[in-house]
Amino acid sequence: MASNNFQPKPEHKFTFGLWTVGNRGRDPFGDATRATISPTRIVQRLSELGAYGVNLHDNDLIPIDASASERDRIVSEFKKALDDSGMKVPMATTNLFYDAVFKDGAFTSNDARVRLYALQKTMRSMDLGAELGAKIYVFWGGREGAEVDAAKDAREALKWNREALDFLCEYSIDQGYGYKFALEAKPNEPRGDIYLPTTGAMLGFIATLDHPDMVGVNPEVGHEQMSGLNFYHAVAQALEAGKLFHIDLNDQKGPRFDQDLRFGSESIKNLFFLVKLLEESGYEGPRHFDAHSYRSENEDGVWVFAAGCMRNYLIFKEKARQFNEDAEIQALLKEIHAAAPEDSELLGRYSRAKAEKIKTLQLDRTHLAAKPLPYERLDQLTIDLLLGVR
Ligand code: GLT
Ligand code: MN
Ligand code: MN
Repeated sequence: MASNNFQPKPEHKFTFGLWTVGNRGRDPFGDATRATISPTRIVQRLSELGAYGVNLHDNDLIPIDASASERDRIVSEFKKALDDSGMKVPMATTNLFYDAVFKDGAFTSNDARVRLYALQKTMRSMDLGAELGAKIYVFWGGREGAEVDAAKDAREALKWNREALDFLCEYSIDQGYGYKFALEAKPNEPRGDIYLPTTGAMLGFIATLDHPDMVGVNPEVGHEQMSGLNFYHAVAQALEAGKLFHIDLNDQKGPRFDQDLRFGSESIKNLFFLVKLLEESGYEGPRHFDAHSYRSENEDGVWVFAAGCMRNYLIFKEKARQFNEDAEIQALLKEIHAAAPEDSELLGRYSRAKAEKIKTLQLDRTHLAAKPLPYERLDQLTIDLLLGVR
């Protein structure tokens, strides 16, 4: 324990969006509180802190109205910063929400020309991501929603969304980009309601696409919590379905507006189980922080924030190791999961013989219900461990 200084290293695969550490503290009620940090400086500082890479929207790097020559100059400077530091760009995405053209959605706009513009912008942004080496492409449809349901048939919106994703899967295949698409859900904000509001809804939608194998999810801690859901459960479902292609780590104070707080600053128990799950599941993708520093901070505070996200992840990882090695906790778990071999054999895949056997089993309901389950003790041991008194 004393030898663990929680130092992040590239092998931990920690990444940040340019928009996260680059966030200037704006909110709907107030303007920026800190200066812009250039993308090349972000790359350099994050690399010094031990991160693996950065992710970006097209317009985090290239202004929406840049000329072709400006674009090329910016990209080559950025690539040089990546080369100098050894930082990677594992994921790219499109900004389909900031510009006024997307006021009523991008892929789900009622206006077919806006839908075409969204496809054009995404294909160009996929070209940029591929040029930077990205293999994961995120879709966060922040404007794909509605306030006025009279204006748009929600089935039609789903159909347009599906058409766009099917088209873009084909584009990736046609160009040989090898992208995996990761769909990110959010229940609301900036729209009154966003279509496909949870990771579970995204998983259902993916099964209806032309290339379901290419498409998975990018769950975000705060977005599931905004819906009042258990993030650990959402990620478990995605993992179990083989669909966790990316993850947005941050934190949130309950179901309110999207807060994007420092990872591990609030939901300690839930995020402990999340990190334990990620580490034990064989998930090999980036551990991406989609969070930003408090508005109170200047640039120094931003780097304290970034270091804190990674540090908290590594602390949870160490706590998971302790949990697995704690004799008392493990003995309790053994007791809880104990089962007679003949009972286990009867569970699982159906057979007529099994069904007949189960129907005749002597199962004493009252006796079964009387079995004590020491969950209070187990949970208190977990709390003791997390609070550092074990
Ligand atoms: C935006 C949003 C995030 C998404 C980003 C990807 S953009 O900051 O709040 O949750 O992951 O588009
Ligand atoms: Mn996100
Ligand atoms: Mn968010």
